[in-house]
Amino acid sequence: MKIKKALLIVDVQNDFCPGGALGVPEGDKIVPYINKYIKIFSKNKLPIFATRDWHPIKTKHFKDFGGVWLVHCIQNTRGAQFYPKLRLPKETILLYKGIYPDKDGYSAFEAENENGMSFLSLLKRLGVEEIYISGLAIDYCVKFTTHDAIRQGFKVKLLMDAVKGVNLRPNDSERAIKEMVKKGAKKITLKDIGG
Ligand code: VGL
Ligand code: ZN
Repeated sequence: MKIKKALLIVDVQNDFCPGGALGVPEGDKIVPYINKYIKIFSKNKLPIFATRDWHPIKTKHFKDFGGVWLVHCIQNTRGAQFYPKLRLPKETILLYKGIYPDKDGYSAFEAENENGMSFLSLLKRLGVEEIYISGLAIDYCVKFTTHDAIRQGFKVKLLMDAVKGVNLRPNDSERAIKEMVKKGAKKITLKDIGG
């Protein structure tokens, strides 16, 4: 039996793209690839999830309140909007993360939809068994999401042409990829799925 797949797009937002508050170098370069994955998943009628980092003004995530990050992705601001070249179909399931002032909320498994339903409960309701993970940043939200997905029993494909890292320390991305693969994530590119 074929196992049911879903596509996850993590935090492809203005503030994580070049010119944004926490711009990931070349973060915008993955967008054309993500758009191709979207087409494949749409054509096959498979679910597509997209998270947005969606912070309140005051959160322990930010430097001013004890965290490590400059202010970014404040709810309902331009920086928190999806990067304009990202082509999300209307059936995309939208998730909000980092919404609680006392948590970083790096993982998509800490995200919820507009009705407060968790990513996990939505995946279960749809019968998803394998998650194809793309987005920003590979050394933070993608990494935490992948670890949680594996812990929860999902298979994970890491879309190597559709992820990029912040690299606060050099090689953070490389290290993150190694960790994810060690835990069981499989690296693939568009070519592997005929794209
Ligand atoms: C992220 C840093 C701060 C991410 C979110 O989406 O990877 N990184 N907030
Ligand atoms: Zn954040």
